[in-house]
Amino acid sequence: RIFKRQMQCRMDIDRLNAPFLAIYDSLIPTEEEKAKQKQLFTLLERLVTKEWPEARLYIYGSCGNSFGVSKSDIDLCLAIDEANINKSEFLLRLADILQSDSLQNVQALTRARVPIVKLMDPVTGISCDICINNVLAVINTKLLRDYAKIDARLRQLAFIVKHWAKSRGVNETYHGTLSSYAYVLMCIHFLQHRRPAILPCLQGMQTTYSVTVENVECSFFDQVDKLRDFGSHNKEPIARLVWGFFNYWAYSHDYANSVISVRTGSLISKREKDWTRRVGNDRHLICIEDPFEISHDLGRVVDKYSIKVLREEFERAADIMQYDANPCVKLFEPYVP
Ligand code: 3AT
Ligand code: MG
Repeated sequence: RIFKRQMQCRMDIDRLNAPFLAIYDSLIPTEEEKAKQKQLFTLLERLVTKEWPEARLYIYGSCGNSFGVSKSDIDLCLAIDEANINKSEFLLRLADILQSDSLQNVQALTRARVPIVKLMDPVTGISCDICINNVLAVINTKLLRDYAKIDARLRQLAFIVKHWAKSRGVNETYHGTLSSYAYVLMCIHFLQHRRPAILPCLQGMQTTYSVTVENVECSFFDQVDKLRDFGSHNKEPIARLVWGFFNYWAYSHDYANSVISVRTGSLISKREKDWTRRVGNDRHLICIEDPFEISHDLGRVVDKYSIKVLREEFERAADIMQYDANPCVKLFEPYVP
């Protein structure tokens, strides 16, 4: 009888595949939008290299890692090899140069935690942030993009999780909840752990790509075209993965002792990382290891209030997936305080 009930549950959840995929389709940027992003990037690249021929402009974040929903801002990193540049002066100069072209609302935010130039392109309507020498973010962008090429279900799951997090107000690091980057790592980790696994651990495989940035060696297997069949032994469709993801973070994850680590493809212990107590502002109430800056816990922004909010949201989502008649609507209902 239990087996029959399990089969019934599975069929019930499988009716949600089509609506989840429809939500995913509605979130992906159109080719037209991607062409406009490319157009703006090309313009900026031309302006920058005219002034600093040795500089390079890179896309990072959601427009580069393939986890960007429609209407995302573009995150750009200007890499310039001048050891002693004064970032503030440099950004003011950059803002000046861009301002005098056709761009609008160019602003240098030199006092921000990550100093940037912000701008809006009136032709395409796209906004864009440019930072300086944040090369590790360019590399982690490549890692995420490479993971996304292995199995289509990663992108589907991450889009749905990001959409849920934005709707529910739990994608705001300045309010103590998690960044989009952290949510994507949670999705990768989750798919590395399905049985059979849907994703491999690229950093645990033979190195085919390696760079050293800010004394951090970043190496992993990046010939992902060879891994297209990796997840094919696991046939779980999207609805079951969404259900499993929320269930894991609501009821299975060991918040007191475990760190999720995409780098090792496994869970590691908080003790091993010495993340058992609060040091300065770093609390470790939900632990997500950065794949390259391994002393960084992406959960460090979470405090004793926001951890409660987060966990209640995971439980709400898991319960909706389990019991609600219409999860594809209820899951994304905006949070009203
Ligand atoms: P949105 O679609 O804009 O919400 P995103 O993928 O652009 O998502 P974020 O805005 O969270 O993600 O961050 C932009 C990029 O900056 C993503 C990642 O390459 C890098 N990044 C963000 N947070 C960290 C961090 N704590 N450590 C290292 N890199 C980070
Ligand atoms: Mg972004």
